[in-house]
Amino acid sequence: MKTNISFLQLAGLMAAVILVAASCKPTKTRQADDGRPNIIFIMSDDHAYQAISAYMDHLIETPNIDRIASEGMLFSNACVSNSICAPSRAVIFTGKHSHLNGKIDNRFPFDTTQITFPQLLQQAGYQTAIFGKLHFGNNPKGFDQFKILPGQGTYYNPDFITKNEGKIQVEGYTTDIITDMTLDWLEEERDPDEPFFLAYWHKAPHREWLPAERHYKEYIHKTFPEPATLFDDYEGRGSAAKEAEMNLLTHMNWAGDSKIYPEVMDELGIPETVGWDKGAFEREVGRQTPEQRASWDAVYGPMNEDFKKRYPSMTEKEKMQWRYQRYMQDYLGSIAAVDENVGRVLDYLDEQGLAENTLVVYTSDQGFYLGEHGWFDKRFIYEESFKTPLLARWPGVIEPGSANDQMVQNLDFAQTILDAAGVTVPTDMQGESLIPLFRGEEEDWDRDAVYYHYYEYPSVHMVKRHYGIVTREYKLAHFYYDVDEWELYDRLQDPQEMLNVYDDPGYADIVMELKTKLAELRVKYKDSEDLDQKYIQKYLEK
Ligand code: SGN
Ligand code: CA
Repeated sequence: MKTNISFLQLAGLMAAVILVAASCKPTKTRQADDGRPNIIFIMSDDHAYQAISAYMDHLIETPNIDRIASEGMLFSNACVSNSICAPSRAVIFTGKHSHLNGKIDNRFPFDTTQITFPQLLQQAGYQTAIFGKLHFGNNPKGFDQFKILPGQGTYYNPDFITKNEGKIQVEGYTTDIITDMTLDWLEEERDPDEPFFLAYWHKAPHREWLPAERHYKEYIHKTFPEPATLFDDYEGRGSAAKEAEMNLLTHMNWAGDSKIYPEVMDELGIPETVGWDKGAFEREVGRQTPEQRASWDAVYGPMNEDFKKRYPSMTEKEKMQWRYQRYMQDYLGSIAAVDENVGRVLDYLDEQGLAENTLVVYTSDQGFYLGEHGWFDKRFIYEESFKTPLLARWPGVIEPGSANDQMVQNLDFAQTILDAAGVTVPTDMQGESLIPLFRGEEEDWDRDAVYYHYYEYPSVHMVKRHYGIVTREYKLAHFYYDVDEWELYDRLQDPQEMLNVYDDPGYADIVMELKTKLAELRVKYKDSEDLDQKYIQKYLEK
């Protein structure tokens, strides 16, 4: 039993009183009778920890997300095992690394014959629902209710694939709509007598970063501090960093990302960054209703006019700086709505007396570059994309305002949630339950290294295939397929990871030790050269 008994008893008594008072009409204020906790798993898409003020507040204040940490626990060393959307979600659902669950990249659909933790929760009597972005290429099993965005989804007037109504389109802003659906389900569909598992999974702040009107109006006028490595020239690293196509100046779309109107690009003679630069703009901004578009133009129109005046005399450095600011205005503006809406859900839990018996987890499917190394996007084992935010609140179990710096991974979420629900964990899951860490029992935690493996190459952003091991002190990565390069970073001496010390004789012993450990981890997690080759073949055959 993991909950506060005296509270449960009290809640049960209150529920009984309310029931009598309401002439036996069930009300939503009742707790599940058996004391099993409710679980709300909040995930946003591409939300960098650098953009959560519980971690650092130089970019944005996120008071609602921060509440989860101030009333719960902030994990400062949480990471993913494969820094890309659908693969990360597949790791989360199955509790298995990508090479075993088979969802190595965004291209092939998820294999739904596998056992996922929501299915196990459902079998154990949990009510289950998911709203928002899943990105599996098929519908999820194990959910009583789902309303998911097709593929990446859109910011304005999004389509949803729903369990009961087929495909629907809803007018409005996606972050608000996903929250409305979540609150509707809690209020109208949920059976108050049974515990629930709810996946509340935002599309924001994924590219193309379109904020809601109430936020773009404000954020377009903001200026943000530049990261120290914005003008990184990738010296001191291998070919992977040099060849990646994630640079703000050279790889970001002018229309799709920076919101320069296609006709303004033509007027200024700016070519498309990629073939779908203008198409991405049309796909997103083109979905707006005439009213939404008029509001958009009232704010982005003057920005375009201003850009037209500046552009002809801008240096390359100034262009980079301009693009960084534009990027941050829209990326952070999109997060402002996520934070507000997380506040709506937390308030609902408070108002309904549900907060006490609900585990709330906030995370992202991976981290993201906010101009560090001159980049946007993710994929790399390097710090900003490898790390992911993780905040958890569970009254009576997690000490409010606590912090944890153990190396935990998205691989651990399935087992953690099953453990919280008192459901037996399948023996082939590969993570660890975080519940001992929630309880502050760090002595039971003996992981000192995590394993990482990224596959999607050659593909958008051109980040080479690599696998590696990360300890608190070091990061060793092997880039393969069209190269055979090793990189070692001293995380304590060089937190920005600017210098590959793999060939430095001073680190020769560390390299040997880490290579041995990495080989052990590959065996432990059942990854191998054969599997690397198998996935390369599969990729080439498609
Ligand atoms: C799209 C994006 C990429 C992004 C991938 C994967 N381009 O292709 O920038 O890396 O999704 O993102 S876009 O302009 O078409 O949006 S993920 O979150 O699904 O992994
Ligand atoms: Ca993502």
